[in-house]
Amino acid sequence: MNKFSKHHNVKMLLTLGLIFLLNISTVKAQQPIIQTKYTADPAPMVHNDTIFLYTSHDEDDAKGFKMLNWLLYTSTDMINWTEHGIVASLKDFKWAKQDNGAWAVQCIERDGKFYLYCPMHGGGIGVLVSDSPYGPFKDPIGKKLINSDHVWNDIDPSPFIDDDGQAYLYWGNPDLYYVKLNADMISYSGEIVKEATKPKNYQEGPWVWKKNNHYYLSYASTCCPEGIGYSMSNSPLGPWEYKGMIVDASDKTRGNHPGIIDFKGKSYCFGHTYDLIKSETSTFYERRSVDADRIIYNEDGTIQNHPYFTKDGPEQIETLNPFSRIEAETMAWSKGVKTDSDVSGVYVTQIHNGDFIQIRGVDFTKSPKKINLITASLNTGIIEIHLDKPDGEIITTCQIENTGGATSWKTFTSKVKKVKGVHDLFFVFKGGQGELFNFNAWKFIK
Ligand code: FUB
Repeated sequence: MNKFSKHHNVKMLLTLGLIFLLNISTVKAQQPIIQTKYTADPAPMVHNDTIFLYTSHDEDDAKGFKMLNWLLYTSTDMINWTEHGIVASLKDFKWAKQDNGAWAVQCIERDGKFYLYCPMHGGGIGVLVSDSPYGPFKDPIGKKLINSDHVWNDIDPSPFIDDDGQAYLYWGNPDLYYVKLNADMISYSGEIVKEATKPKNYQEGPWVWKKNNHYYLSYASTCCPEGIGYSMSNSPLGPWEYKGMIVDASDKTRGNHPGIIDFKGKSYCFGHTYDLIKSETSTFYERRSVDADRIIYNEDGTIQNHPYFTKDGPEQIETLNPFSRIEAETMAWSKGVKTDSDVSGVYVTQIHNGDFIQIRGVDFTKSPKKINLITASLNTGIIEIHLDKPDGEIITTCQIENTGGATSWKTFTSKVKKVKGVHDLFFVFKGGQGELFNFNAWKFIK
């Protein structure tokens, strides 16, 4: 081999390597990040290597606000989200009279316990506690935690624990209130304070955090529409100085609610939009959906602005291992399907001919021999798995037989063609009329 062709080959290999790397690093989410339910008021919490995303829940038939419970989703890669269903509901508060009003919650961990602060609009703020971020959550005090004389304003609680161990609870619309929580996180000391330096544009939805010795207060700003603005301070008690908008207010949305985290070395802002419902109907309904984007801090601690949530969302942080059991309700995108739950947990339902689930950035470190698919049905159908697009190469076609019951789960096994590298998977459902089957989990076998 002469010197030129050797150099040429090295260059070719480097280019191919770069193309491969770019393919992985540009795998992005699609927005909104959840499509199987209407979700609002995102409250992400990082625990170990996972994001626990608590959301409020706009019912499928909501016209105005119809909100009965709170949902939980998790992700380790910012792209594929697993639904865990209803994590708490109005019914968890025996004293609450509300049959609506499960507005914006937030969860925080302290000494191995998880505290979920829950507003019942017009009914005060309660607190639930659990030994696990997945629940079950229980009411430890059997009464309102915040029981003020401005109960209509007592929404959107946001807990924060400072480095010295002092915990605070912030909340309120149209004013910002706070109180010092005791170390037990289920009681407080001192008076409820109405923040005197209510920052510019403050509407509701406070979210407090600390980074590099700066205290941040983000909130739904301007009305209406609401965007996401923020202020900074050198104390958790203010005074707060308005710094600008993280996400501008836009005609495309109405309300908003920030949720801001650092995760695996990057920072993210969550909010919500009406983009999903708008893609389905031109009638206005209070049915929102959670979006997320990466945010960048400047050297002075200020945050760079986004005009709106991006169409593609954040990049995937790490690939997904297809050789461990993956719940069917883990997905980056879906068309047509919904989720439900039974004793086995959450599963994908309302599957019709032509519907699909997309899982992004799946890493076949080794070519699998077969796949196990756990389904249940009173009908039959087919699951095709396509690579990289809904009509991409088919690596398996699995016939799903009638299992005798909508939750009579059975494992179906299907041979898989050779596949290596990182791919998006499209589980495309085929069959006759009506609902085909329910889908619980899958796992590739080496
Ligand atoms: O989702 C109900 C209410 O709308 C929330 O509590 C507010 O933050 C706004 O998003």
